[in-house]
Amino acid sequence: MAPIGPIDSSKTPRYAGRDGFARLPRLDQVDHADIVVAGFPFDAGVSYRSGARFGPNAIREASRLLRPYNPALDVSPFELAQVADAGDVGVNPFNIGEAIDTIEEAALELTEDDTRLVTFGGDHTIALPLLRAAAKRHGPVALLHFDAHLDTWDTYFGAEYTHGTPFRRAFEEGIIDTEALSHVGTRGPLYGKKDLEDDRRFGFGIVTSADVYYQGVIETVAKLRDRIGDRPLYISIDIDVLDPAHAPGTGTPEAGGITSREILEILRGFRGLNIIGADIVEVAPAYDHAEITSVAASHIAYDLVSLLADKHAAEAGADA
Ligand SMILES: [Mn+2]
Repeated sequence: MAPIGPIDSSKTPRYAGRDGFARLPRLDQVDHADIVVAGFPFDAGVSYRSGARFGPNAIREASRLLRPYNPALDVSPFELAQVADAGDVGVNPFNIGEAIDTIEEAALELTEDDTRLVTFGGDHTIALPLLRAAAKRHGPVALLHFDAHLDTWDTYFGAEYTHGTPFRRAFEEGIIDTEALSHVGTRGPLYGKKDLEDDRRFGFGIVTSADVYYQGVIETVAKLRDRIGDRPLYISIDIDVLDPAHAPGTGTPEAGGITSREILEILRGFRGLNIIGADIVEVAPAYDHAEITSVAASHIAYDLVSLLADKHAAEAGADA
């Protein structure tokens, strides 16, 4: 049976109706899904401006403008795989520990039958339970972390589980593959040099925002691919990796970021890699203007789904 695709925008205008991501069907409207998107509207882990709990629906709203053919990758992702929107998972806004458990359980449920999951945050705290679920399915995973910040700090105000600490916790829990961890796009002031020393000790390599500028997209992709190889790969994208000019709608902006064109081109360079899941976090629409940030996030999600659908089709073809 052919996958159920998006609503036809020549019949129902893009701005009408209540639709899932990219106007795709809801998960309960399809028999099975190869790829699901889901929202985790949780932002009780932020250290500065809150509001990422409204991220998932802002990304969906912006995604109405996506079209079914991706010329950059020459794929029609919604024909290659059944993609569906699982909606948002309600998580406790007052109890971070319970929220983390809920997210891990939901991620495990959504990835039954080898379904690939792309999640919308929410703040970056959610990456920890998503990585826990990924590691339960695949073992310790390679991690590509796009962010202005390292997010390997230890605690804030004594709190261990925040949006600035998920990757230190993931290292401590042994759920990420320390041979293949990379930050991309980091920049801005730190608390001290020790931040970088700790980060290196956990196994992270760093391609800073300036590195992307000086070496360009092609060399950046080649280096990262080399480090990742054929390992199961999780991609975590904090939208603040983009310059505030490209993503003003986020909680902790830093000047000097990469552009939306650069991140899309870097992601497209990962075609064929064994991507097993991804998240896009920290979209806070209250600080957004003219949907700049949520449009960027929706296009990033589209390219991630395209890569997953391309891989799905290649594997289905190999099995046939
Ligand atoms: Mn982050």
